[in-house]
Amino acid sequence: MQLIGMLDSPYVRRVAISLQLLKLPFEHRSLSVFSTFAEFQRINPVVKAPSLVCDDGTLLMDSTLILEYAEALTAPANSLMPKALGQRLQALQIIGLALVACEKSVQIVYERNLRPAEKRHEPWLDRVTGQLLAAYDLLEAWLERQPAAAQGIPLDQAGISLAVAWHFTQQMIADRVPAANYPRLQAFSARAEKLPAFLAAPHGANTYQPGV
Ligand SMILES: N[C@@H](CCC(=O)N[C@@H](CS)C(=O)NCC(=O)O)C(=O)O
Repeated sequence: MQLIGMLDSPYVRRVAISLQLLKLPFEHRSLSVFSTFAEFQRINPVVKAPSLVCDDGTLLMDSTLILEYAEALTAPANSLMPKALGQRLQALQIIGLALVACEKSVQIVYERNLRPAEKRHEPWLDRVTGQLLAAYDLLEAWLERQPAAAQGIPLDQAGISLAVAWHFTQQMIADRVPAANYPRLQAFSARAEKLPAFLAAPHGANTYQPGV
């Protein structure tokens, strides 16, 4: 399997971390959807990161769909999703909020980095920031209500997605989401970033290195 996309994408990173924890070996190609657009396009004509080239050549995209396939590949031996319905429902809720946090953070990054300053639309940025803060407010409140989850090692998919989303936001747009306002998320992320699967797939341009 080949995972295509840079680890500065929270979507690519959640897949890279999850594949390791599911014990599914993969090769990583750190291609950018921007600076290496043409090369990416030769692998995936619609240029979305992450893309997964499966062993039979099938191309998958969208982190959640890739993870659904990864879970099916490794079942029943390994899973990052709780089996009990109540816990699963909660995990899905948290993953949904984490994915909104990723999406809104990415929208702000694109607005800042891709759009010329004179065309930037502040009301749109404010709207997206409000949605982003609402997602993190709910996630912080969830960690407060769930002290066991806040300690959450080993991580399930909810914990991975939450930790990756927070780290991405802090790396890219910390001015919009002051860490001091979210002490539980900050502590949760700091613990997660020390785990081997996170260290082997650090945010940024590096290629995933197994066993780091
Ligand atoms: N819902 C998708 C979102 C993926 C996504 O938006 N990836 C960005 C990189 S962070 C991308 O491919 N951007 C290029 C584009 O959309 O043209 C997922 O979970 O994988």
